[in-house]
Amino acid sequence: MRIKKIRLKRIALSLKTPFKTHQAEIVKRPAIIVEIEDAEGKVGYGEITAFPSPFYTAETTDTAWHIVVDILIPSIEFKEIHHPNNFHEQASSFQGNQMAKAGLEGALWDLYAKQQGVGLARLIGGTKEAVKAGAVISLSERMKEEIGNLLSQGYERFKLKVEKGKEEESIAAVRSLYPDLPLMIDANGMYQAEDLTRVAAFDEFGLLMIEQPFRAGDFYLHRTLQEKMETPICLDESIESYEDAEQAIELGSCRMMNIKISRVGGLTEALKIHDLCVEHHIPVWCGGMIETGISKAHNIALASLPNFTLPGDLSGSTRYFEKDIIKPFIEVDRGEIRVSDENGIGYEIDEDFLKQVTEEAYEYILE
Ligand code: OSB
Ligand code: MG
Repeated sequence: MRIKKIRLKRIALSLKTPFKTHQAEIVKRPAIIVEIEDAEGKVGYGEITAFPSPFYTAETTDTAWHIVVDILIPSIEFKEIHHPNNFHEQASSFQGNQMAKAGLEGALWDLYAKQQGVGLARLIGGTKEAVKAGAVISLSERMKEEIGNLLSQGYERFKLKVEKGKEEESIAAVRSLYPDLPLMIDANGMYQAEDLTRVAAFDEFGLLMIEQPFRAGDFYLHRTLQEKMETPICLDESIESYEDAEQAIELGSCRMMNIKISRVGGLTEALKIHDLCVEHHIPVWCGGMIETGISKAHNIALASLPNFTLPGDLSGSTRYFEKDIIKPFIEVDRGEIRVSDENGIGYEIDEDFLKQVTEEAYEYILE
């Protein structure tokens, strides 16, 4: 791919309103933007979506920076990379650190698509012209107002973050206003074995699915609950690799899957998981990470594949932030986001704004 330079930019964007879950309250969103430049000056963009604290996965912004700068960049043979898959293969000799790997691989995918003169969505087999938008509602006093507002923008699916002991109350509050709303909850692993019977009773709410009721790694409890429950279980944190997806399907631990590029270590792995789910008739959707337009653009490309049959956590540029680092902004129009037909991820970078929000930069030049 004739890679010449790799740049990392540590940025931070302020949220319009805090995003609150039972695990964390996010007020400011730091991220690492990855830029990979080739011999002709073409640049591919990726994003490392790890959070400052390891509340969701074990990585943090700092560990990801360390892994990329001190481990991946010095040990990867960039001259041997002819396709992003080659990076994926080389990086697999290091354990874990999916988000660090996914950010680098994302920049390579964007660059590769630009070198080929095609859009990333088409390159990976995406067929849709537009993807359906879905909203995530964090813990808030203004939940009903927020849903009303997002409904008027056409969002088609609503995912509530819930608090243990208060979930019936929140779901019932939404159901009383919107009996038929496509609604789901995300438990982010907060339940334990003792909660099984109570959670199984959530069947009465007619939820689209329940996301990650138990902790990652516990395929057994998820299977036990799925056997007792009509509502499909969807796994998020549990799926960090193709092999995790295989186990979950084989054991019957879920009937749906959330695919996040960053959580599974990049687009190559995400595509493998997608294909496995097609084979096993498991519907998938694309999860979000409260990310900038760069990561959102990668998500849109992924969600344009045919088996992404459910609306994901796909929102517009201004859902969480006043301003995005891409141009034009990602817009939700009548509940849909258009898949760009420009080359690569299909968006330009707002260099001035990116500069304004950059707190630290690093550059590596290959000989
Ligand atoms: O569990 O899906 C999750 C955000 C940060 C960390 C974990 C999760 C989330 C979301 C997606 O719910 C929020 C979004 O990007 O809209
Ligand atoms: Mg989740």
